[in-house]
Amino acid sequence: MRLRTWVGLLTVAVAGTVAAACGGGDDDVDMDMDMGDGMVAPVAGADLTVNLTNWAISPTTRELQSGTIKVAAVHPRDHGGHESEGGVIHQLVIGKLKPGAKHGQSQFEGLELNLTDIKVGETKTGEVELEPGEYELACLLVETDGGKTYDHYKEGMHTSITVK
Ligand SMILES: [Cu+2]
Repeated sequence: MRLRTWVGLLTVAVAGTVAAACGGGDDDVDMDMDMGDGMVAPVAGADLTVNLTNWAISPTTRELQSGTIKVAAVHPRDHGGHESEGGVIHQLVIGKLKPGAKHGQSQFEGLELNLTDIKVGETKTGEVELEPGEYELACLLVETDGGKTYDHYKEGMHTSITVK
């Protein structure tokens, strides 16, 4: 029961508040509930929810209708390894792919949305107007953590979606 409440909170909350309230020490309920890899809980009210983890970008859907799209970028607490393993913050960029380009090649025609500085446990939202085409979702952060440098993009934080 309790877990369910927390899931609800997590899902609905535009997370700043929740994250702040929980701080570092949630002794009570483990917010690190393992939802399993690739399972993304959509954020209420968002047309596109994107989970940002080490090192993957997992959208709730890979096909969207063109027009105004409400985007929620979630950096869940439950993907482990935040100490000296990189991934302290993530970013979500939506860029239109150049014709014929694939994601992971940095072949953007233009950047449509950029949600930055998304800390562990946070959700950031934004709206973007997308015309039909192929788009890349990416995190372009290069981060130094524990003396090591992590290029999130090279680590695998890119994927694609289609707007119809
Ligand atoms: Cu990242």
